[in-house]
Amino acid sequence: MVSEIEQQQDPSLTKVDAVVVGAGFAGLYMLHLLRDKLGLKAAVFEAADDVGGTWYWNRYPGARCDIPSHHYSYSFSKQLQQDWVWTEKYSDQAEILKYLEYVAERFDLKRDIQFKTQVVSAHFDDECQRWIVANKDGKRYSAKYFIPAVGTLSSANIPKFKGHGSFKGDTYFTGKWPIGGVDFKGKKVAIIGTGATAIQVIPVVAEDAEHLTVFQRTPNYAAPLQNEAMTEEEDRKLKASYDQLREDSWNSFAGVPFPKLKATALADTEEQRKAHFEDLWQEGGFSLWIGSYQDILYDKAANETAADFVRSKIRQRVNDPKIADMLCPPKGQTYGTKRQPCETGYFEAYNRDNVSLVDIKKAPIVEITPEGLRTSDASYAFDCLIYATGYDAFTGSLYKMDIKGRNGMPLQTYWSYGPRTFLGLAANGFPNMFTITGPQSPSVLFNMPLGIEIHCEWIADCIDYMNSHNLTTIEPERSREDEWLAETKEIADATLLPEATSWYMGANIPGKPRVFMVYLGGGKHYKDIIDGVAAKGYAGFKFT
Ligand code: NA7
Repeated sequence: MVSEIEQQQDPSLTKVDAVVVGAGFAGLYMLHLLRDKLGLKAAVFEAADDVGGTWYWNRYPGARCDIPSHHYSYSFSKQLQQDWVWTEKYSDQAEILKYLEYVAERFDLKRDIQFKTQVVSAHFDDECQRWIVANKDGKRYSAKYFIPAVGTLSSANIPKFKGHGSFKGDTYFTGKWPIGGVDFKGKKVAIIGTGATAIQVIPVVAEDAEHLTVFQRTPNYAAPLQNEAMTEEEDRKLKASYDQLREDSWNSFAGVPFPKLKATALADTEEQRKAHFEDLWQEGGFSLWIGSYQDILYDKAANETAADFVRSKIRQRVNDPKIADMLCPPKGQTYGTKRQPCETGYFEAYNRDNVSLVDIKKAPIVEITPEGLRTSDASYAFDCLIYATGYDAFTGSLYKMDIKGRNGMPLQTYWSYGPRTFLGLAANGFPNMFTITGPQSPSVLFNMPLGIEIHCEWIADCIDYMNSHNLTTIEPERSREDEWLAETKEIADATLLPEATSWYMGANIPGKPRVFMVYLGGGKHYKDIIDGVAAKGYAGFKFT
């Protein structure tokens, strides 16, 4: 606990036990554990004016979760699970945000969260062995523990096109959508990007806009979400079996069970394969991607069977064969090595008269103009421009905070060849700093709320261990980072995923090192590893 004497030593610093940055799923649960389980004084800083994190900012039309609602929620409180009512199989942004607001109220979390507060630096002070965290408002905090809970997809990627900023119409970013929404009625709208986000936006904006022009660089293998309203009966059934449902999730690869998963696509006949794919296509969400055949993410021939299946579906749904050709990922572009977007009426949007598709791989965007944009072969004019161009994933938000470890080492410099961590939780030279669902953990390839719980509970237990053993700092041995780096790489290299130009690889950001940033060993295996490390007195970590 923070002592009165410490507090009085430097009155310009507010002393707390822990600083947590972010009030999304991760920050809220971390605060709950630190304050209500461990009895510590934690300060949470959040740039937005309310809780929600990613779900606060991403209010774009069509924003929705691709993991079923009953899974995409906290499991730590059985009563909370029973009390909250999800109204759709896959919740939309507004409902998830309401849920997080409800959680914050129910556990009385807001009183320890400072909203509209941006962290501008977090430096480890070698002398006092504490983190000094400075906020934009000039206030400074001294904390024993520094816990960035900033989300993996929260720093927008805005391409630096020539003429950027010259557009005279309205510009929107999906990751920072205006509260209250945007009325596109009677407007000519353009959207850059056809990733998971754009695929949610396009069919909704197409309904309203006078005209929507989609600028596509790479077509995507999207599969239907198959969302529907949650019936009371289904809600009751799911809630009655919540213990089993969670148990199955903890024991699964991705934090959501996919019980129809088979080992190899090539062992089935073509008819069997098609029937299996069709069944999972109808089931929706990530079923085809994660729940069909294991080897589609390992073996190119197996992968091609799934790719062919999705292409055939796109052709069935798009009326104009030329547009269908443009929307079909070409042979050689592997299926599912980039995150599979889930869609609702995406392909049908291109059957509308008011939607057009422009191939910017063939004719790239040359510049943004006051009227719209110019590609290498035409100019386009519109009233509104939407950037759905993705995120500087995993590291973007961490680097924005100017984090410096021992001897003033910037995190960005330490990770200049790509992130290096032990267990995806901590880095050598950055004592008492823990990343939640950060690089080299199962992170975005595991059901986020459950992955967050795994990390928050591990971190809370570690802090409890340190405090009860009177330890000042903890950080991993560098050699253990090397081993974890090698293990993460080896597991990823056995799959087809590192070949894709995906944000998993940092390949969407010019100049970013290309390394696979997710631990692909599966959630169950990962949890066993980190629990094993804790059980052995945090083997691989050193203490002072
Ligand atoms: P993604 O999946 O990174 O998609 C971004 C899209 O923007 C994608 O179509 C990109 O084309 C396109 N893009 C990015 N930069 C450019 C430039 N410079 N020129 C043209 N087009 C560009 O981000 P999302 O937001 O859709 O999804 C991210 C995750 O958020 C999602 O998986 C969920 O987990 C939530 P490219 O494919 O690079 O050719």
